[in-house]
Amino acid sequence: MSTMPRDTLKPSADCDVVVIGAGFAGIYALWSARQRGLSVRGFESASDVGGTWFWNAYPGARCDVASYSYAYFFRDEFVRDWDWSDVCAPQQEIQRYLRFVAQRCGILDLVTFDTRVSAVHHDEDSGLWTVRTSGGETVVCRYVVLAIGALSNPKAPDIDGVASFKGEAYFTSTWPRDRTVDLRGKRVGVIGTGSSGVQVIPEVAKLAKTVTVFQRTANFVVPTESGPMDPARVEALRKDPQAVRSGLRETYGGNLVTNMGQHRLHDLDQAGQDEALAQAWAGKYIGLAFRDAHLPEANARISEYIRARMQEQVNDPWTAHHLVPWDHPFGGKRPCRSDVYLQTFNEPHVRLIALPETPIVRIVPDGIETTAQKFDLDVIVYATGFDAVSGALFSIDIRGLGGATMRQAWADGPNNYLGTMVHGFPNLFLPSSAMSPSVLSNMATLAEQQIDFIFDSIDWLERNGRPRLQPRQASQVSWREQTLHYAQRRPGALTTKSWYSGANIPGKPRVFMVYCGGFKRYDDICKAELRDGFPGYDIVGDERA
Ligand code: NA7
Repeated sequence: MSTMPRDTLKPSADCDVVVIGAGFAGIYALWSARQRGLSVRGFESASDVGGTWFWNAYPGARCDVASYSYAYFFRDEFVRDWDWSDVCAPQQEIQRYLRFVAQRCGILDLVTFDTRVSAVHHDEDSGLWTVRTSGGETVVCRYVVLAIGALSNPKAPDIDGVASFKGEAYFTSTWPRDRTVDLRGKRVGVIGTGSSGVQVIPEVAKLAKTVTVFQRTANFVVPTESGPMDPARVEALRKDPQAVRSGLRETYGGNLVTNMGQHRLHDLDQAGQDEALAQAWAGKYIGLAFRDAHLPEANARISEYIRARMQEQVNDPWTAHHLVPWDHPFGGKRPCRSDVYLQTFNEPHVRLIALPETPIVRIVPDGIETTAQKFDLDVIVYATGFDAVSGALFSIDIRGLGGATMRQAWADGPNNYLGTMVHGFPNLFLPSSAMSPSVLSNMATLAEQQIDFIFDSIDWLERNGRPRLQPRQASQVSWREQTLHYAQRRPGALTTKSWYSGANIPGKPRVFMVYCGGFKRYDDICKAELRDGFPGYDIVGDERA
């Protein structure tokens, strides 16, 4: 038996903070830690920064949130020294931008790349966390920031025979970057018609001999804002980036949107509604134009209008009908944006298969078999989505107080307070997670806001004798109720089968995962916690007590 005094057995911290992930949130977290005088290490499973914008390197991948606000604002130079080529920036450009920021911030040396974190365990005696990596390294720290993204854990395709396919198979979520995928002259099948499918299919159709699209559920597809940046708007951003930064947090979705909430459909007569809808469609802002879009009557009118515009872009009546979503209202699932997707189905070599009518039976070595026929294929592209939010979290063995796992804490679905902390996991922070404005807001604005909140909290802990911070159980219960309250006001949120509520993963608890109370309300609640000394939290070891 060891005779060492107990204290010397306690681990001591190798650094103050470990940041896991080097995407939008991770890069800013690394910079924030260093800026505040904390020692910090970063781990990233990819070979470079970018997160989502590293992995989703499929042809056609681009952001459908405008570059005016899908960017960092924490230092003026990032607004003034970077020129976006398009209002909807392509994936490679966003990844280059993130590398540019990371380089300018001098945080690249802090990150160990090509390294996955396998375990994060809490030691109750010392209050420290031990982080273990796939490379066998162990780092002990006081604070952990899990900047692992919301859509970073690809969903395994739940189809028989996937492994038996002898042709080439690609996932949009892990598209090869080390070589060119050559689709020229090939027979390509694409499974999935969410945002990724809608972007990749027109690009595949440019090269392939035939494209067969296997669609389970049609989605709303509305025009993009793609096009050159408006120099006057860019100039306005560059004048005072910090004012823009604060302004973004005053909005509902963390975006700078012109034309938002111009009308209430309810106030207009039929002709007025037709005109306003046509104007919003042509102006490419139909998703945001109407203040009463969340009310059933207005939502039904908007949904009906978009369905009609979608149908008229497709020549073949059967295909047109099947490309339109009849099963959910506009906004029930994340609308896709494309100016070319629907017209792609007018090309003679592109064919839609409606899986509800003729489901896939299995994947076979040379193609896909449905109940109606066998399709011979050289390539299958899986655009089948993600095990959103909790998938990434559960891919790490996270153990908090009493050895309880995160999986246990989230057994009934996401369970946290303000989206960023979980009871039983002191000093562990989760940006971009569930029950924050998350994927229904501008994730770049959210990354800055949440990392500020997290590091303001850490500052407070450092100044007050380094106690351990964790949300109260009661705060989590009430936060879950508030999240549900706002979800109930969103058309189709609770009735549509979508990844927002875990419905795309068999067995996943059905909980609507996004806080829809708006960015400003969310930011105000976070600020109040900081201002009032964390009333929603337990502070263990607070020396002021
Ligand atoms: P999504 O939006 O989850 O789309 C995945 C698509 O794949 C969707 O059409 C699914 O149909 C389909 N899918 C998934 N599994 C199957 C199987 N087994 N058979 C047939 N079809 C299947 O993921 P994305 O990558 O497109 O977009 C994710 C987010 O990234 C997006 O919302 C933006 O925020 C950016 P389903 O609808 O489940 O019937």
